[in-house]
Amino acid sequence: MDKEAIAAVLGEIGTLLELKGENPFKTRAYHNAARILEGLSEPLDTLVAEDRLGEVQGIGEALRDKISTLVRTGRLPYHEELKASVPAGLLEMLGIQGLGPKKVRKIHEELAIDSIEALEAACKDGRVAALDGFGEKSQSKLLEAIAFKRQFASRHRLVDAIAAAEPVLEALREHPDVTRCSTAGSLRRWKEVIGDIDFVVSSRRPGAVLDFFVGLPAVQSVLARGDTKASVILSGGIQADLRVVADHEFASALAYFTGSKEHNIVMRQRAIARGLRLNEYGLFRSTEETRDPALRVECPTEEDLFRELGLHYVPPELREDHGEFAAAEKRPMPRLVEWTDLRGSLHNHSDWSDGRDRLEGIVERARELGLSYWAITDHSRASFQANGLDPARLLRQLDEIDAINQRLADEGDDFRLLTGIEVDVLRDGLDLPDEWLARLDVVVASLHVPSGEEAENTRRLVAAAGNRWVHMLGHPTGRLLLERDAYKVNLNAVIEACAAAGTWIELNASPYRLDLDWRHWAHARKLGVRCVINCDAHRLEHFGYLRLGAGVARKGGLRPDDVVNTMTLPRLREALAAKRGGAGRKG
Ligand code: DGT
Ligand code: CA
Ligand code: CA
Ligand code: ZN
Repeated sequence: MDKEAIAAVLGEIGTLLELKGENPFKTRAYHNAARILEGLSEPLDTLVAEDRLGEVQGIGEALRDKISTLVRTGRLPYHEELKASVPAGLLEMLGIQGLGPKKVRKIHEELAIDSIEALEAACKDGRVAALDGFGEKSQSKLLEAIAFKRQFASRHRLVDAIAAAEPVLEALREHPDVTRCSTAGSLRRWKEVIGDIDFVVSSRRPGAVLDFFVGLPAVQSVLARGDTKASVILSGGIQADLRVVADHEFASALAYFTGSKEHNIVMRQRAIARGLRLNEYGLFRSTEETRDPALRVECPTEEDLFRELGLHYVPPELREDHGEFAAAEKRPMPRLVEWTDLRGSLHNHSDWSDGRDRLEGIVERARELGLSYWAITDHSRASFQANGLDPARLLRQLDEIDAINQRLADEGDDFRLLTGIEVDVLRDGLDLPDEWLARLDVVVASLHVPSGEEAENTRRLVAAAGNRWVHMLGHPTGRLLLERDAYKVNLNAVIEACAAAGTWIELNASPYRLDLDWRHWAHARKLGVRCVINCDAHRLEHFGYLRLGAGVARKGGLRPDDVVNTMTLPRLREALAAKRGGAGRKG
C-alpha cells in the first residue's frame, strides 16, 4: 500500500468516526495524520522498517501501530469493522455538496435515512426542512445538489474511461475466438467526458466471447447479456457495452458504434444520395432498409466504407460533423499530431511551488521518456496557497536549474531544463514585472482568480496575450471537467489577441482541464495561433498526460506543425526568441 492509499484510509477512519459522533479530538487526529503522511519527505516504508514512525510529529502510538499494520499487510481490521458498522449510504451522502458528517449524522439519527434516495424523498415531503438547523432553503439546495450529483454519476473523465477500457481491450484481443476488436463510441473519438465505454468485436463464436467478457475480473456487475451484446458495470462504476458481429460486418459496426450520432446521420445521407443504404450491418445496394447479404457492398475496412461514400478516411477523433466531411471530400486528411511527436512540455511545476518532485527527479523521468526539454514554470507569488515564488526564490531556482543544465552539458547530454514561470494574470497586470519575465526562457500567463464579469476576464487575458514577454496563455478557460465550469470570457476576443501578438495558447493536458477545448482549435488554427500541449505536471505520474493532450489536439484537428512542442530544442529556442520580437532570454 502506498502512502496516498494509507492516508486515504486514515482520512476515511476520521470521517467514519465523525459520522458515529466520536469525540472531535480523536477524529481530527486521523485527518491530521492523513495530511502528515501525504507531506512526508522520507519513504513511509523506510520509516516503518527502521521503526522511526514515532519520531514524526503528530503521530501518536495508536496511529503508529495502525499505519505499520497498513504498510505491512495492506489492510486494517479496525478500519474494516468501523466501515461495516456505518451504513454505506451515509458515506455516499457525504458526496453531496453541502452535507458534512455532522449533518449526515443528524439526518440519519432523526429521520432514519441511510441512502441518497431516502434523503431525496425526505426533502420532497418537507421532513428535512423541519429539522433543527436545516430549513426550507437548505432543503431545496440539497435537492439541487442531489440532481447535480446524479447528472454526473453517469459521466466520466476521459482518463478514467481509458484506464478502465485498456485492460478489457487487451483481454479481448488475446481471446482465441476474437478476430478483430476495438473500442468505439465517445472513447474512440477522444471526447473529454465519456458516458459509457463501447467495444466492438468480430468473432465466429459470439457466445464464447460474451461469456468471457461478462466473466472478466474487472466486471463488477452484469446489466444485460444477449446473443450478440452485453452491458456491464466495470469496477470504478463505468458502464461498458460490447457488441459481437461477424467479421464481414466489423467495419460497418465499428463505424456505426464509433459515431458520433451526428456524423452517422451525414454518412447515412451520403449513402442514400448514392442509391445505397448504410446501417450497423453494412452498406447495401438498396433504396430501403435492409441487411440482405445479396445486396451487400463488401467493405472489409472503414477505409473502404468511406471510399464508397466518396470520402477519404476520417480519423475517429474528427467524427463529430464538425467540418470533417468538407475536408475529407477533397483530399486525404492531413496527418494529425501524435504524442510521440512531442519533445517536452512547457508548463510544469516542481517542489519549489505546489509540485511534489525535486528538479533532479524531474530531469531523470524526462530523460527516461526520451524527451529533449522540460520547462519548470512554478507559480508566481500571488498564488500564495500554491507556495508561489517571489523574485528572491525565483533567482535561487534559476541558479539550481543552471547548475543542473551545466552538469548535463558536462555529461554530453542534450536534454535541458528550461527556466520559466506560470505568472498569475491579476486585475492590474501580471504578477511579475517585465524585467523579470524577460530573464526566463518560458512564460505562461494564467488567470487563477477570475472576476465574475466576462468583459473584465476578457480584458485581463487580452492584455496578457499582448505582453511581449508572455509566450502563451495557460488553461485559458479555467474549467475543471465535471467539477467547475469555465469562467466567463469572450474566447474569440482572446484568440484574436493571441493571433495579433503571436502568442501561443496552451492545450492543458491535465485530465481535469483539457483546456483549450478541442472545439476551438480549428478557429485558432485558421487565425495562425499555435498550440502548446502541456502536462501542467505536479508529479512524475503526470508526464503521461502528453498522450492525453495529443489525443485532444488531434480531436481539434491539429498537425505536428501547429504544435510548438514538437520542435527540436534549437528550433524551440528560436521560436521562443521570435515570439519576443527576436529578443530571447535577457540576463
Ligand atoms: P457517450 O457514451 O454518451 O459518451 O457517447 P457515445 O457517442 O459513445 O454514445 P453511445 O454509447 O450511446 O452510442 C455509441 C455510438 O452508437 C454513438 O456514438 C453513435 C451510435 N448510435 C447510438 N444510438 C444511435 C442512434 O440512435 N442513431 C445513430 N445514428 N447512431 C447511434
Ligand atoms: Ca459510449
Ligand atoms: Ca454505449
Ligand atoms: Zn495554473
